[in-house]
Amino acid sequence: MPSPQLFRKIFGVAFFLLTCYALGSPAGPRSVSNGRRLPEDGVDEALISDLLSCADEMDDIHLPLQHLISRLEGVLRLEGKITASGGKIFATSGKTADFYTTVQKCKQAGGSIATPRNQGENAAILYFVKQFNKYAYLGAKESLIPGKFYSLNGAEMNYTNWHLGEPSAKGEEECVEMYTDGTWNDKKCNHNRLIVCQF
Ligand code: MMA
Ligand code: CA
Repeated sequence: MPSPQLFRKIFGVAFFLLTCYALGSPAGPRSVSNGRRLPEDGVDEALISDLLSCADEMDDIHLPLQHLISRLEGVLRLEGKITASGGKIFATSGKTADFYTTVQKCKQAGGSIATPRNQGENAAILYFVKQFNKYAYLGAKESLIPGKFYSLNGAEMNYTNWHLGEPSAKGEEECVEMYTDGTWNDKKCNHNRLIVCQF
């Protein structure tokens, strides 16, 4: 088995080559199908030059795309449609749903239920909770150990922001909601709460 690092490298090169094909400038096999012979022990310079020109072509596409995406992000932020913290983007539909429906809706949208990992992310979610004046479920569930909560990906919560006296109903309130001051309360999962997703 290759190490994870090697696997990532191989995957990276494979992705790069595939993208080149998609751009219509085959990087690898052209040097072979052109009948060029690989030097016995050296590097195929034509292949290198193919790869470099392919990298240029990818830049030609990536840079304008990045520019377009950051402008769109600017508009969405200005309109208060999204908030961001670190690399994460948060968004709401303004609608409410119970916990499991929220998880499902966020997944369908290509994201996941908002799960704050630090104060900045908590504040980014709180923005919507305040704006709609509705509590929101967060992506955490109580574990088999009462009062101990895990994020939905199974990771332990390094950051928590419990309201004073919470979690209160150890073992009986398996979900977590955010109050309008940004603090958290353990709560049953079947209430209607603001849908906030992360992307
Ligand atoms: C409710 C419920 C609990 C919460 C307490 C706080 C009475 O129960 O929302 O989850 O801990 O209020 O008073
Ligand atoms: Ca509670």
